[in-house]
Parts: sequence; C-alpha cells; structure tokens
Amino acid sequence: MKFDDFDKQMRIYEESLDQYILPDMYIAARLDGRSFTRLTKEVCQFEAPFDERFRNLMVDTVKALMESGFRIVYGYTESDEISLLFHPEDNTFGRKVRKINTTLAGEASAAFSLGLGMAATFDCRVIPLPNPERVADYFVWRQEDSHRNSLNAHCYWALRREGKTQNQATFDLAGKDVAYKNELLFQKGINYNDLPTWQKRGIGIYYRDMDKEGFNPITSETVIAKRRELYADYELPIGEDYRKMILGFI
Ligand SMILES: Nc1nc2c(ncn2[C@@H]2O[C@H](COP(=O)(O)OP(=O)(O)OP(=O)(O)O)[C@@H](O)[C@H]2O)c(=O)[nH]1
Ligand SMILES: [Mg+2]
Repeated sequence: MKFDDFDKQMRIYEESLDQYILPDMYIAARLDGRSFTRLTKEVCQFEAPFDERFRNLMVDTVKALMESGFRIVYGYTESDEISLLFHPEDNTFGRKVRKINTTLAGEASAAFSLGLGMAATFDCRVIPLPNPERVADYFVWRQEDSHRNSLNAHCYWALRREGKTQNQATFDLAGKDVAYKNELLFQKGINYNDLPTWQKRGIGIYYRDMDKEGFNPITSETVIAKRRELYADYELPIGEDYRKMILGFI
C-alpha cells in the first residue's frame, strides 16, 4: 500500500476522538492536583489546613500557565485546583479539546514539579460556557467551593489538634451547617471572619498596568513607563463585586 493511502487510513483512528470548542463559546479550564492529599500530608507534610509554601507554588503555577502561550485573562486558585479563563478570541490549537487539556496539564505539572523539587501532576478539563453570565457563575461557584472547603478544613484540623482521629473529626462534622462550624471554631478561640481572606476566598491572578521607573539616556531624565505584569490578588471581593470583576475580563 502506498504510504499516502496508509497515512490517510490511520489518521481516521487518530482523529476519531477529536473535539473542538464551538465558535462563540467561552472557554474555562480547571486543573486539579493528582493525589495531593498524599502529597500534602505524607510526602511533604505541608502545614494544615493552609500552608504558604504550597499556596505560593500554586500561584507560581497559575502564572506559568498564563504565560504558556494561550490567551488567558484570569487565573484562580484554591486548595489544589486552578481555574483559567480564556480570552474570547483565543484560538490556540484551533480550540481542539485534547490539545488544550493535555498541554495545560503538562505545563502545570512541569511548573509545579520544578518549584517543588519532585514530581507532581495535574489533570485538566476544559469547560465550554455559553455566555458571560455563566462565566461569572463558574468563578462564583469555585469561590463558594473554596469558602466551604476552608471552613470545613479549619474545623477538621481544630478537632485533630485536640487529639481526635481522622474518623472522629470527619464524623463530628458530617451534616453540620455553616452556623455550627462557625460556632465550633469560636468555642476554640478562632474567629473565622478574622482568618486571612485568601484562605476563605481563594486567590485571583490577572494582568495589571504598573508604573515602572526607567532612565532615558538621551535626555538623562527619569521616566515613568507602563508595564503589564501578572498580579496575585489575595483580597478578592465576593458576590456581586466578584461577578463584576470577572465580567470585566471578557
Ligand atoms: N496540608 C495542606 N493540604 C492542602 C493544602 N491545600 C490543599 N491541600 C490538600 O489537597 C487535597 C486536595 O483535595 P482533592 O483534590 O479532593 O484530593 P486529591 O488527593 O488531590 O485527589 P484527586 O484530585 O482525585 O487526585 C486535600 O487533601 C487538601 O487538604 C494546604 O495548604 N496544606
Ligand atoms: Mg486533587
């Protein structure tokens, strides 16, 4: 068989699972660390429930993703997950789902592993969203997840520090509402409202214009130039303000 014919035949199999994000759909992607429970608790023994070194590794990974060649306008991280929002006109890899997922997962795994000094991996799922409202909903949803996780994690570790086992602490919190968990922390001297904002709301990463001082050698003058830089926001707004912030990116 001629190679060209053989090539055509084999391509049919290779391309049988190709899917594309439809035109006009907004693109978000969520990456999640694989087996990070084991990584954070057994392999690295990061501080629980929140460790600043782990947080910084996640923020650096988001920045690496935003500079990996896609047009990504907003990045968000909480716990071991990262959400990305693509520019509506991004057309990298012709919006091919497999290419986007595998490339982002690879970039995140490489950046995080280099920062940590040992191998760690992420999965990635691309999420098509039909309109700006749903884009805002998506990010509000992840932020609410962050809030729930954070309250639960603070309660869980408060109980563990008192000597309760993994099973006892999990059992004590099962089915309990937000008011109960806030009160539980309060009884142990922790006011949930006073905890760092980033632990409750997650961290947003976006570009902003910064004034940078420079020197003009011709006029021998100090000049101010605008520079675009990636900024990590540890004080994200919530509710309607957060929704407006997200809509401002697209
Ligand atoms: N110690 C510590 N653990 C953290 C921190 N941030 C996230 N984690 C842990 O990371 C894990 C993330 O949860 P999951 O993604 O549901 O669990 P996983 O083990 O990664 O499982 P898969 O994602 O299904 O592979 C949880 O166990 C969190 O407690 C941190 O700052 N400190
Ligand atoms: Mg995970």
